[in-house]
Amino acid sequence: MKEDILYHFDLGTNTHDFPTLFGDVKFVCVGGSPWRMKAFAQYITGELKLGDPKEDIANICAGTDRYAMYKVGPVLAISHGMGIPSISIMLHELIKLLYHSKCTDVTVIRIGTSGGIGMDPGSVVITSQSVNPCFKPEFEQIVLGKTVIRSTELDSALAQELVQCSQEINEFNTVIGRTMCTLDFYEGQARLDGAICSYTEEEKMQYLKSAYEAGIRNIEMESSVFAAMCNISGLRAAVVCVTLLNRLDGDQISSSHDVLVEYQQRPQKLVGYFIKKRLSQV
Ligand code: R2B
Ligand code: URA
Repeated sequence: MKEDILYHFDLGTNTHDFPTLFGDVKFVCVGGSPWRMKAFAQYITGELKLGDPKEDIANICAGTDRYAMYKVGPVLAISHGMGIPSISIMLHELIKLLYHSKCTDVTVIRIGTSGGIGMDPGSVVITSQSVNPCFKPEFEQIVLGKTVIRSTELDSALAQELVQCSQEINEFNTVIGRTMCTLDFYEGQARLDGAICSYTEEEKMQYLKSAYEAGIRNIEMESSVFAAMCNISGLRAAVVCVTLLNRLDGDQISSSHDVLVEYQQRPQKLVGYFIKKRLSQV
């Protein structure tokens, strides 16, 4: 291609000098909400002593409201919205951005929220393997009318390194476990409180308990395609999600705003510590 337009980032190879803008990126952190990713970028600014964390930071994708992107030294923070289609579009453009920028040795981490299974709220789950709602470590996509199945394994050495970081921080419970990725927040995650529900409470509990027995510790909505696309592209990747509730105790997220804000800072803190540690080893 003479020109590559990354439409949903509002960036293009003829209008932006990718190697100059992004060539030094070594860590990409992605998360659902644009506000949270801005807060993460500001937090990293303070942690890496690259400026005042309270100062405003420019959104590189200011020309579009699809995704928000912030760069702090070697760290790129990008929002991906909710669900597989939204993160998948972002990842296609991110992977091309890294390629055009000639980036090397990049680690990609999803920091997010999830519903825990048998976990105290506020626990952090580092994903060993993303599984589908039938508990299989597969991501299924229809390509040209045919079903293509892709692996959802994640880098186990990176997961271990992240758990080690959490032990060093020693502020919240962190485990490595399987993560179930669903297409929906309500029926897709066995909730009883959606607008539509086609099963009983007993059936719901049986399903969630069998998920726990299959090694699943949390449920979210992006990890499968994230793992599959990073795998295929040869990118080292991890998924670090805080659990906002224990789904064996209920469906509604009823903790106070302040408690939820603090929970959401936990993956940021863990990944911030990990990046600082990695950079100090260089
Ligand atoms: C976690 O939280 C969102 C749903 O509330 C979804 O993006 C996810 O994976
Ligand atoms: N995100 C999810 O996908 N599910 C939950 O229960 C909480 C956050």
